[in-house]
Amino acid sequence: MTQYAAVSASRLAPAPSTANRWPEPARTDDAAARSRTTRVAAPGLSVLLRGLRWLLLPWYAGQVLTGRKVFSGNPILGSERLNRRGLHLWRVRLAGRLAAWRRKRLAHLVSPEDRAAFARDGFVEVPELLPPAAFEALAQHLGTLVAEAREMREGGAVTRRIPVTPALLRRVPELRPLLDSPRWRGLTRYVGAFDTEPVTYVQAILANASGEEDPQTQLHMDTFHPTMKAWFFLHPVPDSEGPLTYVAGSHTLGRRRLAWQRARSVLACRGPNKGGAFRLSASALPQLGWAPPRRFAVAGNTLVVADTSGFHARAASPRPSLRVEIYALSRPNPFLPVLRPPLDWFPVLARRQVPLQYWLQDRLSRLGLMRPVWRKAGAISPAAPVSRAFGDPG
Ligand SMILES: O=C(O)CCC(=O)C(=O)O
Repeated sequence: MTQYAAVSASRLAPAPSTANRWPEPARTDDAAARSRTTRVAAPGLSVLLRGLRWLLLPWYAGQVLTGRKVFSGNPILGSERLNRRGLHLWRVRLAGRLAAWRRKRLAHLVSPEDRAAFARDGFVEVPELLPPAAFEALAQHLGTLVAEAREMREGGAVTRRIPVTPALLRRVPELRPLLDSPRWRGLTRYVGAFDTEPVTYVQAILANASGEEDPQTQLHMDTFHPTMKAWFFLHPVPDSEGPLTYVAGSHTLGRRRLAWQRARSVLACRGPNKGGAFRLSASALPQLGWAPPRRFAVAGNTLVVADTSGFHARAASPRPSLRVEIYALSRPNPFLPVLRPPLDWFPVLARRQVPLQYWLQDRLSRLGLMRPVWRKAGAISPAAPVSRAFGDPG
């Protein structure tokens, strides 16, 4: 989500005459590129590193059939030559076919209307999801909730999350009507293409907290395979306060998108930024056959469930703003040919996966093996202002 291929759109802009093809990026010599990266190491060390890479080859090859999206740290996934020959596109197509196969088996969970909307747009919008009394009770309780939260800063935006754990559900039973509602359950599973409970948070987006650019405001795909995010808005979202946006139809793997993605996968093997959440310039939308993004300036009590392999972004918020929502995501290994991912075989762990992830992240970052991304914000209300300790300049 946070790593993007840093390649300017102009390097990929097609000539007007090649409507259905994307230009092949100019070739570089793989061997020359490899020697550039190893030249810095002492000769003995470089032999050792090469040997290690061979030993790790089965591990690297195994990662081809996982959700790993970055092009760095794996000489197979990050090989310009293999991606030119279609490795990345092969993963895209296979993951897409498997998701379609799983969705067919989950089709009974959603109405024909929702299925048609999703097939057309890549998202489903449900206004007035909850009965008014249930919605009011939920919004009211979350307005007074104080719970352990984590925060992450991206440019000027702060994302605050309180995981919905069994303990939080006991404290906020008003979440139940939402999480148990057939529309929430069905759409999160169908769009996510897995029969699994999504990871769910009470989330606040504090946009434009410092005026720096928020990387989420650039159109991007989250990853190379179908994947689900859901937003249930607890307040009205004004158009001027950074609403979610989504390019309708951009979840489909048409010829133009595939050609564009192939070119991006080749370019992602070069340069310093090897992320797999490719960015797209808004000016390239017509060339890919898409209209400007839909902006979800919506009333509270609206649910949006989207396949975020389609292009989406958070619109820029010209002034500091706050959005509070119930947010969910589902991203098991896209190559699994089963409806229920293996973590679901251990429900006790599945329900506690976020606290377990935090626990692991804290240990690894204490050992210096990982950069801490989600920082403890203490017991806090979802809508509290950004703390100075977190670097708020104001
Ligand atoms: O918060 C939003 O409106 C969109 C965030 C986003 O782009 C993402 O989660 O990938």
